[in-house]
Amino acid sequence: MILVIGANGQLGTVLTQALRGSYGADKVVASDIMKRESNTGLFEVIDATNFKRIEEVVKQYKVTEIYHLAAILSANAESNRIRSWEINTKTLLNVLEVSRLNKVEKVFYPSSIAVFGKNAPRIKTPNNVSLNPETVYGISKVDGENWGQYYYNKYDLDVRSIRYPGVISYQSLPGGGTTDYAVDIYHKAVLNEKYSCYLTKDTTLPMIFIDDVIRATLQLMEASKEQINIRTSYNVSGLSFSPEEVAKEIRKRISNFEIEYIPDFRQEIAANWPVSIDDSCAYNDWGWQSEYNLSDITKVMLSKLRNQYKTLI
Ligand code: VAH
Repeated sequence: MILVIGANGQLGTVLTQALRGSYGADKVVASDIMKRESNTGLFEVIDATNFKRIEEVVKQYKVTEIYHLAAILSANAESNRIRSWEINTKTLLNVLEVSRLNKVEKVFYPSSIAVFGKNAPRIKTPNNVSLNPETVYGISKVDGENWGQYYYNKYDLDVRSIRYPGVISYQSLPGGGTTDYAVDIYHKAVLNEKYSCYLTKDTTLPMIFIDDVIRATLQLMEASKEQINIRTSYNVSGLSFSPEEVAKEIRKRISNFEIEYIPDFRQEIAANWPVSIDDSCAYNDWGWQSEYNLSDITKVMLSKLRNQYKTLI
């Protein structure tokens, strides 16, 4: 039985559906801090800062695999650092301890390219490089990677992790990340509204489309234990682009789309992140390869969001 913690987030929304599609709806229990009307199937309310509540659900459903997706993302974490640190670190430690004590076989932990700082080369950032992040979120993700490796080395708990780039998806609005612009811009485009971008036009960041995210995650979790040579976290890359490049791609389909650039505090966060990622370790160890380019992503995003807004109007 699989437990998804943080199932109502940008990743969790889609990953829960994908896991149910792959393994059966009766094999996946979703959870989040509160239940939404949209939550269907097996669902439990879990505040992941509560060790006993996680353990109660793990025992009740005889959980063998946990996907721990609950976290406060980079931009929001800067405005509430102590609470964000607690949520991002305490929840993972709870999951690792519950897993150790209750014979959970596998744990998935999402890390982020936010773990990289000024010590890392910004072009084709390698997997194994000194990590000195400059955000609360990035520091908490480095902490999480090391805890995952600790529980593997000390207790043989099969913790696996991916450093996601900025995730682009149409199924839900992202919440509080620095890369959220890459989702918001498509919403504005289909609503025929001008987009005000909080990054400068040439700020190139690593991004990944949600379909690539799901495929990478399932591919990693289904790989044999022997294939996993990195127990902190794997770099995974989709593509890299700047706000100006995605605006240009949108204009190929919506010719009158307008954008303005009004950088805010998120520009400083983005300026310390990689421009592009070397994901050769993921390719060599478990066969990862991205499949979506900017043209594909733009086509799908505009089409899906047009349909969504049509049903709302
Ligand atoms: C954020 N979307 O912007 C997340 C992600 C690489 C960025 O971790 O905080």
